[in-house]
Amino acid sequence: MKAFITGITGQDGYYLSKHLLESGFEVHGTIRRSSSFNTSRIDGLIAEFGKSDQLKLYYSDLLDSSSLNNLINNIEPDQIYNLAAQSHVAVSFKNPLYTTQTSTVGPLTLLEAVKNSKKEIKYYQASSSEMYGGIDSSVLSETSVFNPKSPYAVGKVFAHEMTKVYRESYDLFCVNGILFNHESPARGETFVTRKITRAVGRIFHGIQKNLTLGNLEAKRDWGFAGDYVKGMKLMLEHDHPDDWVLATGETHTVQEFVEAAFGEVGLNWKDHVLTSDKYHRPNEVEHLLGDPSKAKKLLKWKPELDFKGLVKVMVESDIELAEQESVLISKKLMKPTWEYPITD
Ligand code: NAP
Ligand code: G4F
Repeated sequence: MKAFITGITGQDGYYLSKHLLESGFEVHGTIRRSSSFNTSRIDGLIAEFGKSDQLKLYYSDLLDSSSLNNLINNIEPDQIYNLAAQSHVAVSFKNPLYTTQTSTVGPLTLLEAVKNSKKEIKYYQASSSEMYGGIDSSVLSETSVFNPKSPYAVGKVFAHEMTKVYRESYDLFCVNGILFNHESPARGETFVTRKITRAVGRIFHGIQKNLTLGNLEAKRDWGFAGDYVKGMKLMLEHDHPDDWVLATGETHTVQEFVEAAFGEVGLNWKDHVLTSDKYHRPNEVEHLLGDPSKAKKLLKWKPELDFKGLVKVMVESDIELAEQESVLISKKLMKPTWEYPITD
């Protein structure tokens, strides 16, 4: 089996490609040309699977339709996972055109390639719980109404609906995975959970003092990315294409995550956490809680790691990382920074 993955260098790209490679898949992934290396998450996989060509990487971009078409024509994958996106909601308010261009033109290019291919290709679209807008405390399922509140979410609704249009119009195996927030030690450092656990690790080792956050009241249904990518594969293995919610069915405030993370190392979060309007969004998604019963029943999928377990794994990993940083700082190979200069 051959899988083609956009966004392979991201959090989910890492966990999904690892899962597929270990299941015997040949994995083809797109990376972006950048002036510095951007493959750190998958370097271990490149070392393990690159030599035998079980893992192959290509330069491309969601806005470069011709390279995506050429790659799909040449590779002839059995499956496409479209994970690539400008995935930061706050940044989408600052870069709305870029964010929505990538999340509309990119998926449409891929869906056209699937439609025009002589081979039957199964397509996975990374849809998001952000599409719901979180306007009240209801439990959200595949049939809940969308109320997008950011340029990011509007772009995701477009891709979601277009995936359905291609599925229904051309009888293609195109699925939407409506994933609620999922995190891990490989989570980008500007998403709130990782921003918190990075700070906890650094504060614990005395190389950071404070952590400044925005809205502590927002609620999210947080799961573990390693569990969620397994659901993506199951969706493409199901007997028919559909839309699927993956979530834990539990929601927590940002403050609860903060308390749990500082609690892991015996610190009182109130001694370190500040808040600033700088991290508030023009429009906030206040409450997200998903109902994964359809995926549980029909895909036999279930999240393995719970909230406490997730916080623990992330804090432990970031304590180790901060320990390495503190050694570099003590040898004057790295300078201490009290807070990262660019965060969101
Ligand atoms: P991520 O860590 O931010 O990774 C995004 C990936 O997309 C990276 O590989 C990035 O490349 C790539 N990318 C960004 N812009 C691109 C472009 N113009 N062309 C090609 N590649 C581009 O995101 P993630 O957490 O793994 O999420 C994966 C997907 O699921 C995203 O579409 C996200 O919107 C969606 N999603 C995520 C969650 C969640 O909680 N994690 C929930 C629901 C949906 P670089 O490494 O070069 O930046
Ligand atoms: O961690 P976040 O930035 O994730 P957000 O906005 O929920 O989006 C993530 O999950 C979506 C699925 O629902 C994905 F589609 C999307 O790609 C991304 O992976 O923020 C979570 C909450 C927000 O309410 C935010 O306002 O945390 C709040 N928050 C409070 N202080 C903060 C901060 N968020 C960030 N990033 N940084 C802060 O300092």
